[in-house]
Amino acid sequence: MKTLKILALSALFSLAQMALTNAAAHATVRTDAGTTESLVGKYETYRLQVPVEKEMATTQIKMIIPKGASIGTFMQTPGWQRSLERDASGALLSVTWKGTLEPMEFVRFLFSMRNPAEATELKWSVYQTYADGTVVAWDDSSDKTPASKIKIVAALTPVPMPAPTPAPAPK
Ligand SMILES: [Cu+2]
Repeated sequence: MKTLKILALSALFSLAQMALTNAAAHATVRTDAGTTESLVGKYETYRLQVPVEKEMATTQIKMIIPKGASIGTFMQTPGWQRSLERDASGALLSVTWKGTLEPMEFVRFLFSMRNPAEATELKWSVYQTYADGTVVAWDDSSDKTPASKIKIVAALTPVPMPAPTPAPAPK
């Protein structure tokens, strides 16, 4: 009886953990194909995805551009105003989007860029401002607010092939 109770409790606990994992959506940068690695020197399209995780709207999203990343173009995102910050040499330092993202919504910003010429890891820090002025810093400043990483590699990690399906027995 006691064992059953413990089993039931641990099952409940796993379910609660799964729910938590799903809720932890975070602001993420991925390739347009949804992966976290891309090839050295390649022209790649990336997407920044930002969810609203509070009961109030997000009003501004700022993304710091990692060194070695050179963004060429942005996909149009209706409803959002984009502004760019550059250094003295004209290189992009950050992108800021202003708009309104309501609770239970997420937005994706796509951009195309050339990857660095050497293997490295790009860290994408994102600062998400809510309507009350609070900012969630997705920049590794806490365990709960990781910055997205993209690995720039000389060769992609092979995806394991699925086991072959046995042919149906002849009738
Ligand atoms: Cu999250």
